[in-house]
Amino acid sequence: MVKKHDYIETAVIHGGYDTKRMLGSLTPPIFQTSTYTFETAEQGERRFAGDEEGYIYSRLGNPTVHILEERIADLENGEKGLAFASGMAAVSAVLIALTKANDHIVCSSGLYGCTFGLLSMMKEKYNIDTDYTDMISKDELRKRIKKETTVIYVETPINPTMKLIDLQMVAEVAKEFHIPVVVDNTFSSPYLQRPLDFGCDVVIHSATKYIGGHGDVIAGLVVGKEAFIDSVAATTQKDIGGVLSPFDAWLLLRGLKTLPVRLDRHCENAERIVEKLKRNNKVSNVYYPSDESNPDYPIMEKQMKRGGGVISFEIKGDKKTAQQVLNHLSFLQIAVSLGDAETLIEHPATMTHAVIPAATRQQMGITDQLIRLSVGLEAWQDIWSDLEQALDRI
Ligand code: LCS
Repeated sequence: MVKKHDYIETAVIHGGYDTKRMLGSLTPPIFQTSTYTFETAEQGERRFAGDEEGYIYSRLGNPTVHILEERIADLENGEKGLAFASGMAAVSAVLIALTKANDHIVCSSGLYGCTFGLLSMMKEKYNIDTDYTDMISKDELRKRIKKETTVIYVETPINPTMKLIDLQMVAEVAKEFHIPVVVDNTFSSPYLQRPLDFGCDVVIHSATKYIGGHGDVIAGLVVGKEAFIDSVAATTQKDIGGVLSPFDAWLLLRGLKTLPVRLDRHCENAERIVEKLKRNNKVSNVYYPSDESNPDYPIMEKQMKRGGGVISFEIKGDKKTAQQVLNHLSFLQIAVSLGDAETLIEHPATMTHAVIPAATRQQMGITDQLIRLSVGLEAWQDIWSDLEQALDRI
């Protein structure tokens, strides 16, 4: 383990990496190899038995990936990290590791569409039922927990509604029942929110988003207690095999260096756009964590540094009107994903959350008029002028 740093601005650059171990290379080398040689047959036997440290095969471990895993553990204040080929590979490895047939999951009422799809498949194939709840109070949450409950799964801010869940409250209830709390921290990144600091047990990222930050890599990360991470590494990661490639790990190490700088700008831009959207007469509701009129504002103050780069808003009209806003844009890009330098805009009901049945979508607050905006790093004035002219034309 290399030195830990007091400030996240330093840890994103130096965390998990010791240049001395890598011939002085300032930038971590890419170990583009699938396997590692043994000096003798007996050495191979010792490595497989776990009696000797060392690399075996890149699905089981790779030095470049390992630097990233140490860095994300450092950033999330966790014991150990693990890297995956996608956010969904991370989510599925964790959820499958924590459940068996007939178990029960309590989940935030609202989450990324493919995670909802995974939970639906687990119900169909293994009778693992999921209860979706707003987690508004300790008592409400306690009522959802059954003797079969083995995981509490939380997204906050929730994709795409931007509702917040009180992480400390959830962690306190979970401890009463000895159930682990898994938090998808994709929308905040460790720069804005660190769930383990509030007593949660496992953090997941779609590193495709703010951690990569440049729209050029699909990746997932998990951080938790050493024993848990080792068990995932030895089971659902090793045997399902959704591991990260060394080159993609290198892209994430590179992206991470500017995470605080990028996020400060994403937040500043988003705050400006929120003010403009709130005053626009084509817009009926704006959802953003650090907006003082947001009912979840006290939760934001408690657990987040700032509101982040994603805004959701509803326009007056219907699905067609929402689609027109997207179609009228000139340089802002219609695309799913988020956290990139480019501003990305999408329509959750027909895109990222289309797999959720319409009635459930409504209950979760994903209406046909809802638009999700991932505010990029461009000048906020340019972002707003494109958005404003698109809204003017509906
Ligand atoms: N968790 C959250 C909160 C996400 O938003 C996503 C992807 C994932 C997990 C899965 O990560 P992936 O496998 O894509 O790396 N969210 C997307 C979105 O909102 N638009 O496109 C992808």
